[in-house]
Amino acid sequence: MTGSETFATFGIGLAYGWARHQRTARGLLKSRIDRGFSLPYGQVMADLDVAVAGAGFAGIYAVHAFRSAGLTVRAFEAGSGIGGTWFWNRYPGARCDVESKDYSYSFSPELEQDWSWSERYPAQPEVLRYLNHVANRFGLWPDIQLNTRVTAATWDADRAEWTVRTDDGASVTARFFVSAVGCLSAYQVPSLPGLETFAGPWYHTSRWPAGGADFTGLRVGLIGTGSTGIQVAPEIAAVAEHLYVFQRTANFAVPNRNRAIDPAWETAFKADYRSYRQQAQGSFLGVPIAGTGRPALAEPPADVQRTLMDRWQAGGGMPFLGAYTDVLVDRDANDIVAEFMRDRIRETVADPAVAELLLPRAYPVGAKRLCQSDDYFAMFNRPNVTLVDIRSAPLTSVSARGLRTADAFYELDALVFATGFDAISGALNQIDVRGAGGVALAETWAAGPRAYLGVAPAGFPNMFIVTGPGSPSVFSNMVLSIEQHVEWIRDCVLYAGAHGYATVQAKPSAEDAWMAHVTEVAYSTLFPLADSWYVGANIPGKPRVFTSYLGGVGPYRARCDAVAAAGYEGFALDRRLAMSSSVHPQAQLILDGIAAAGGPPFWELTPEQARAIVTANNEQIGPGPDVASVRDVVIPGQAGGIPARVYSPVPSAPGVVVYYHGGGWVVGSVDGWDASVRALAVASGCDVVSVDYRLAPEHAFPAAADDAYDALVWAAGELADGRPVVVAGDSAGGNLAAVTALRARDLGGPTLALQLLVYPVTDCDLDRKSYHEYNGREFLVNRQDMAWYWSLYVPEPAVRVNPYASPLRAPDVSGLPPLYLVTDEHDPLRDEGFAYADRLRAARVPVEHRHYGSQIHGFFSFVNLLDDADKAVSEAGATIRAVVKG
Ligand code: N01
Repeated sequence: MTGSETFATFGIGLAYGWARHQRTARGLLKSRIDRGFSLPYGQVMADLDVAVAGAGFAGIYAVHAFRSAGLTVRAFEAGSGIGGTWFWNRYPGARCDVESKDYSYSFSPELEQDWSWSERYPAQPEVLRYLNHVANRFGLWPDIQLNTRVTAATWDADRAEWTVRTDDGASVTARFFVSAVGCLSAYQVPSLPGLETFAGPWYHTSRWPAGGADFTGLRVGLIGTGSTGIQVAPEIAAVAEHLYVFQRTANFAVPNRNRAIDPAWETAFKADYRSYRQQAQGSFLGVPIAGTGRPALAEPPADVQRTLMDRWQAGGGMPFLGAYTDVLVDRDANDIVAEFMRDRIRETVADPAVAELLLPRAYPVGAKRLCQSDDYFAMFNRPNVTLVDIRSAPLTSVSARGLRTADAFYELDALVFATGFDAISGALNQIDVRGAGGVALAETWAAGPRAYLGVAPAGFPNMFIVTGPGSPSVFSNMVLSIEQHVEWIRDCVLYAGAHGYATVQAKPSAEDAWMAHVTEVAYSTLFPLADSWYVGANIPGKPRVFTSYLGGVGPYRARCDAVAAAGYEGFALDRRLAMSSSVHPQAQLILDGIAAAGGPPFWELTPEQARAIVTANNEQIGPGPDVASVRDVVIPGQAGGIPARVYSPVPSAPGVVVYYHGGGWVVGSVDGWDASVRALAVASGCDVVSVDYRLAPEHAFPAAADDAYDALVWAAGELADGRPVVVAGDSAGGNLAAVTALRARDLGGPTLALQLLVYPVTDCDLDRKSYHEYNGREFLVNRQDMAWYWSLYVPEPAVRVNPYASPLRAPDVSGLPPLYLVTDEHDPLRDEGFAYADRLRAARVPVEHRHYGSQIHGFFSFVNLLDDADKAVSEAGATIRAVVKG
């Protein structure tokens, strides 16, 4: 008999037959395709491929990059214009401290050539003009939605998509959610008692009024002397009657030496822009800087002073700090540079007492972001500027007329806060992001933000963060880093699509290892020594964690590329919504054969009649492979002897698999599953105990679960004798395997090396999407069958939520053995399998998941008949083999 004859006869001669034959399957599957958009691989459920939060440098480029790759994308931006940080931070004096030739997109050589910057360090209005030029030039406006703040993003495991909600009450679904909210977006105003009583206007530099603020003739108080405060102060001092600078920590600043771009220089530079960009990509900071390549401590002191002075005169923070290799890792070398800078302050500030107060001593230079200014220190020589030391006499309160410190009161007409940001995590934490299992990102990040490669937080499938925690981000030329991240994310999305994967998510172990590396690198430097926003020290109560990657932009890029080249190493890619939506022809022959046999549906039969059909059908599978020995045993169970069969593929197998057959807790048997269990024994190389647990309705819940657990205890003790033990099962047997793993954990029972769950029943909820998709009569199992099985196994509906019946409902799934999950597409149980994988992943249980996109429920048992069954059994077996060998 040929293979296809076997399929054709399968089911035909059955006593009753499985009548599931309203030919609706293809229509149903097609409707899923019809709902689709422009996805290149038939993943068709969501409104968008990618929803992006934010339209600053990152969001703007994300729209361009994803769209150019053929994906549907929309960026949601809270501001009334694009630009992100460059939209909001429009305070006077706002200027970039990375040179314009570097702080610009490199993705388009044409853009590079046709845009001309006017200054070495561009001022905020020019950067904003540039970004609007980019949006115009590439026609990005239709895919950017302004005045719309993303308020929530929720992962839907059943649909494998995100629901993104916005403050206008709307929501959109997207297969991928990309955060481009930026590292410095959530601004912070210190909680000062009485601020609401202040009679004059007060501003935060990061929410500067679009029409500007006029300080002419006013007494102004400025709180904050970081990069922003140092930029805004001279601008205010130039017009105010008096400026009081309230300084908590004195800061280092190097000169900008800003200047207009010389057109001849520009032409010459642009001729070689491409190779310059390449150097930037491989560089440490994303800006090619010529350092000496030597440690300062190994250099004659006079030479060091000369080098520092040359770089001081040239201006710019990166070349200055990058002069020597040891400045950011050796305190003695750092002190040389710090003292050099303090000398420059002493030289500049006329009043020695003021100069003394301005000398930064609290942290190593560079360990807080190095400020840049040409006029900040000289400003203190103006008669209308007073420096107030709030380190020794802190701010205490605000009243209608001004600011009070511990030892004085300052009458003020206006207040300016340049008090910084809840950096790195603040803006994302303002969005209610919920990943697998409904877990909140803010909760996951309670001990500090984290993400694999700084781009993908574990537990948040299909979510990426541009320049997230764990990436070089704020320690680099942000624009270059943004481009690298967006392109990497785009490529990952495309890879997933091209390979039929619907979900991509970082493995917790990969995230852990990456963040450990980030920490290790950080603590080999002086950076963690400063109380900076880098470590969250500026936000009361924020955990002190250093989350930026200091290994360098070039090495980081190489690492990201290597991860991609290895098929996205460290990521779990799952086949979810199949590339091919049709049933595999071999499986279809089985379905056709069953349909042709006719007969009433299962749920109209008695259990005995249904068992007879299953027994007859399974005989069509034929014999499984030979094994070295097969013996029937009776396991001593608490409710009596439990029959079981032990298959030994070789005389001394390295491990033991305890296997629970499927059949809805009602119709299966050890005999009926003989072929596939033999195949698993051979594939895994392990002894397999196939357990003949008590069936319902004669023995209702928890009889089967009790037998399953007793069998494990026996197998782990009597049989395994120290060898690793795995639990496994398909369908209802998958349920018993999952429950047995839970019970073993709860009761301190045998340690399990793995749980192999094949399209398992994990929950009593029959309203998941896949139940409604597969409620017709054309497949082996449908929603009504499942309702029937449940009614026999756990007759009392209220009891079905017991975690030992519905393991998905276990209050805690942490500490369970690693999961190897097999699911198939055409199966009412599909989505609860995915949900279980998602929950375990969220609890940091290692999960490996194989989804068979064209297969049907029950396929794993149809060895001999289906190529996919042989493949699935052999893949699962190989995993067991690897696990038991350690
Ligand atoms: O914020 P910051 P920023 N009472 O956190 C003080 C980028 N940037 O907006 O140091 C009193 O650095 C705080 O004091 P202390 C750049 O990456 C770039 O200036 O915590 N004072 C500090 O002086 C930069 O690093 C550019 O003791 C309080 C200041 O407020 C990042 O943005 C320009 C206080 C905050 O300094 C953030 O810079 C601007 C309180 N309760 C910004 N809370 C360029 O490209 C805070 N402070 C040039």
